Amino acid sequence: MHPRALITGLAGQDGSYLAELLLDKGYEVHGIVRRTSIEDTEHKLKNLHAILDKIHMHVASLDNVLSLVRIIRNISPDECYHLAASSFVSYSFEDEISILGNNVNSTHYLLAALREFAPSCKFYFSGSSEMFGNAINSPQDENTPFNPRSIYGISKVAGFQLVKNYRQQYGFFACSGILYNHESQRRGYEFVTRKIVSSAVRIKFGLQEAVELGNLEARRDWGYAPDYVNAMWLMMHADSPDDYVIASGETHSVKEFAEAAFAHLDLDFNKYAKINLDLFRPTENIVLRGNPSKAMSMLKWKPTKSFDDIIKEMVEGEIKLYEPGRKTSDLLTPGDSK
Ligand code: G4F
Repeated sequence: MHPRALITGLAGQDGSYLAELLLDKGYEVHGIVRRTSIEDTEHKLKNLHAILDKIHMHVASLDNVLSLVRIIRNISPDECYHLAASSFVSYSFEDEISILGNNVNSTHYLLAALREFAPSCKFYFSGSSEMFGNAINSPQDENTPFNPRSIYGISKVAGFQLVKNYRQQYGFFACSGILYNHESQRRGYEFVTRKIVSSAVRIKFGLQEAVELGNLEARRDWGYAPDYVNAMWLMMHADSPDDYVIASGETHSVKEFAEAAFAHLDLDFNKYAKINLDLFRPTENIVLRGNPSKAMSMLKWKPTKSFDDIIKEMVEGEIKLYEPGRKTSDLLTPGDSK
């Protein structure tokens, strides 16, 4: 019997890498996707094109508890990976009601449905370094108090507490990863790394003249997305359920990332950079840097790619999108999100 996994957020960066990892391990992979994705598979499911015939997709909205119950009853999963969330960090709080509601309710609905209809299913929840927000110390680990500063961070703390509660109250095998920024060629264009890489390649090909960015001195702890997905699986196969910080343990500035990306294309970033104050976010007093020691010792997890290797892979992947014969759906131009 193949183990059966259910993934929410299947079509995203992490969901697609996780589906590939689980298929390689012999799983029967099921995932929840939105109706709009099925209607526009070329764009919305582009991360899944290589494995579309190997996975089982279920159309549902995570804010509809009945559809989740139906899926869980039908497939009776052994493992559930809850990755879906409104994940762009907004500090404007303009979408606060829907972000908080969707992120918290979906986690609660899944846990409640599993408790009722698949109580032996293991559960993984993707938390975020945004839970530490205005962190009180650096580096942060599993004992650092949460101090979220965005609605997204608040929603992740609430989800984390629900998972912990189900573990403690009901004996669920439920664990959370507190994931720091993790990047790849599948990262969305609204995030700064993909915005930089795609702009650099477009500038190289004469399709764009400059790149507008916010705070170049902002620092992030950046890792490689497939490594973080591997950590999720390792958590689900530990002897007992627990929560883990997954991070590289080092930080770099946006400027360092951009200089390295442009240098891979023999370009000088400083010649093309434009600062847009509208893209600045509130500054952090203490940098978000994770201490992944617990995952390294308990799960034997370790990152496989350095900061430079990640940038190189992203730049090379972006160049490939411009090869003759590639679908134009792969090429979306970066927006000016902050
Ligand atoms: O790439 P970002 O938008 O990622 P951010 O906000 O750190 O969030 C990501 O990582 C979190 C931690 O894992 C996740 F919880 C979250 O879901 C998401 O995956 O911004 C990175 C940094 C920020 O300091 C931002 O101020 O880049 C700075 N930045 C500078 N100029 C910019 C820009 N960010 C964006 N998106 N666009 C800019 O032009």
